[in-house]
Amino acid sequence: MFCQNSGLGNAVNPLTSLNHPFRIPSLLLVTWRGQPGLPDEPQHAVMGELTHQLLTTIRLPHADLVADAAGFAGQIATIDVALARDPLPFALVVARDAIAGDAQTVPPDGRPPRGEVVERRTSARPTTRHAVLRRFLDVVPEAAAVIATTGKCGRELFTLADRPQHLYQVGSMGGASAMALGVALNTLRPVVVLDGDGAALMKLGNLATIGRYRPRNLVHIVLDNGVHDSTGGQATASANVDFADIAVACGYAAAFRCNDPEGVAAALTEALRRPGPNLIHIAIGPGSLANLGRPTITPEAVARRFRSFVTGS
Ligand SMILES: Cc1ncc(C[n+]2csc(CCOP(=O)(O)OP(=O)(O)O)c2C)c(N)n1
Repeated sequence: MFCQNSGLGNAVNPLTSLNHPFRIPSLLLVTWRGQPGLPDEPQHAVMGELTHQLLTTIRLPHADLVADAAGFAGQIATIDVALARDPLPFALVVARDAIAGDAQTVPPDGRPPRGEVVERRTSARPTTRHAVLRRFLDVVPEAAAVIATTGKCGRELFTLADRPQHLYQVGSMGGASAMALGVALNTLRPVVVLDGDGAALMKLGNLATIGRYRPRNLVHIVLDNGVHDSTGGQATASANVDFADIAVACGYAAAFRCNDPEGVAAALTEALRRPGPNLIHIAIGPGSLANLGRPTITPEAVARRFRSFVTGS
């Protein structure tokens, strides 16, 4: 992960609620804007003073990047050993001019052709998340990796069936689709992410990033109940949002609109057959399973089991 220290501020939630409990190591290169004593813009002043302290507070090992090639190679080797022992993010703070040049990446070749929106809504009565998840579990291939968003979605999935192909995110709201993108770019397996409308809206930019990388094996399912069901049912802004239109406008190959479990089953089968990324939007009602459990397996164990599943080991 390469960012300014302002980006570190943005990442505090996933670093603390995803990387820590799941014990996911990452190397962070964090540029040090607002370094005390150097002239910089006012918006960097506070974070510039706090960068190391913030890393300590969120319990991430960190060091200043050693700015010569041999020293840097030694530093990376040391970090490699540390991460193997304790799989957590390690942050290197990069002072001004420590690295020459810039980190621009190559933009994609033009805008992809606009994807297709497939209408699969029927006159069915409003359905529920667990009815959709039940049907999903019937049709999802054994080979697919499945990532469920935080809150009751993952809890319901776990309660209905706990499989090694599942990863139940906790915390890191909005991060499920980003994790699914990362997994999809590193496996030939189909990857399915079960998202919530609140979570998808919280990190709507993920759709643009998915559209930019266009993994053919990714299916993004948005379970849209119009509320933050997991935290008491506060309304989201989903009523004025068309997720299918947004997805194809962001570069998804296709987007399906459904409102019943059969529609999702059919859309998933079709989405897995054609090149992705594909989005399936399903309108559901609020509410969840009675006597809803929580995963009894720890996030760390879920992550290790999921990694073995994805890598086929
Ligand atoms: C950054 C962040 N903010 C808030 C929360 C608390 N939280 C957990 S689940 C949730 C609601 C998620 O809503 P949605 O994605 O629509 O799914 P639903 O609960 O409706 O299934 C909230 C607000 C969190 N985990 N992370």
